[in-house]
Amino acid sequence: MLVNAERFLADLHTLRSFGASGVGKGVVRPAYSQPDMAARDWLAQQMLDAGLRVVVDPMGNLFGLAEGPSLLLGSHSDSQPEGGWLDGALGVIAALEVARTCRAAGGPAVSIVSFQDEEGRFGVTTGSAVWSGHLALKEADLLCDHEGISLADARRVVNVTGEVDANQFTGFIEMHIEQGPVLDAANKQIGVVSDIVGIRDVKITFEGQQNHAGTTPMHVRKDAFQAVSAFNHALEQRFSNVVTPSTVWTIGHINLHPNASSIVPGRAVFSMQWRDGDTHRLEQMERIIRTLANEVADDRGMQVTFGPLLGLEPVAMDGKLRAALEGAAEAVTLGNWRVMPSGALHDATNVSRLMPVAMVFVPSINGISHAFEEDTAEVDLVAGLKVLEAAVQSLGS
Ligand code: HGY
Ligand code: MN
Ligand code: MN
Repeated sequence: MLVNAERFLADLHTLRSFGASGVGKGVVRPAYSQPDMAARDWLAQQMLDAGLRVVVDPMGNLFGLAEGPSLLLGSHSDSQPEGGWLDGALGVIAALEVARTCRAAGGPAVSIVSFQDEEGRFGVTTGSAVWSGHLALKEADLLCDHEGISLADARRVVNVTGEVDANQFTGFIEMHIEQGPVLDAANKQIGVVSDIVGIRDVKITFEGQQNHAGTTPMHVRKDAFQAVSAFNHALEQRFSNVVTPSTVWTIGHINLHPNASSIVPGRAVFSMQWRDGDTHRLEQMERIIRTLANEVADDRGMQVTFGPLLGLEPVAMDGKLRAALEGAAEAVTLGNWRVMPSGALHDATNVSRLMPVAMVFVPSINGISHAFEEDTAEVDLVAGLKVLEAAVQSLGS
């Protein structure tokens, strides 16, 4: 059995054409947008052509199913608001290439998935969170994006054809770009993932008093932006005895109301996200965040409110699937690989509730991702594909 590297690369470029944007090979293909839905229609046709049965579930997760028990491969095909061409797409197209090659060779049986809203327009890995039972659909439906559109409204564009029973799958392998600097800096071609970190994500609102920016003296202002600024400034020091060098936290989105040069902002809504491999540390950080936000609001005579806390726990990869990837990485790269944790979140975290999971990484040039500049050398993309193929073969035989 031999995967077709040219067909695989050509398919990756075709998928990129849906929402192609920005400099380099960037894409703008957020969940449920027109380019995302068009890309999913194209993917569904590729799955049919590969002899798979296509099912779209109520979240819009797209499955291409082999008959009988099968190994599930895949990732996601939605993007960040500004994303690269490989994040998620690589795992889906590699899955397609391995599935059709296996089918042509008479086995092993491989099914494919492209999960919906992995990039969290509405939550954190929303499509696989719902499919795996981590998040109830009726709770997910209440989640809103930064424009206030609910998931319930956004997913009306999905043509639902059924539900997919996870019991038919023997395991899940997700191939992905690393999205960080480790492999690139170490000149390694493949990373076999040991663990995926945990995450917490919450929207915080400071409510002050909207007022005139010329006439309102500084000492009487209740400026919501100044509250965010004070909170952010104090946070690093409050975290200092709790975090490790691999702990990360981000305020990535802020909505200031009414967002005008001559108005003291009355309301600020911002995203607060933190990630670590230790659940206890994630909880300590949550307590610090809530306490500090309350202190900042009290000091300024303002109100603070918290949205729903979203999160995923850290997970370890399955030993048997991981060993298959390690054996394949050794055979394909002749030792030029390493074991590493994942600092990015992945659908595999949710899927691990249902079946054994494992992940394989290829390098990200200069460690850049969630940006238009994201890229990986073709030779590394193909090496990753071959590792995936070899792992599937060894598990199937
Ligand atoms: O944010 C993440 O880690 C993932 O790419 N959604
Ligand atoms: Mn991804
Ligand atoms: Mn991503």
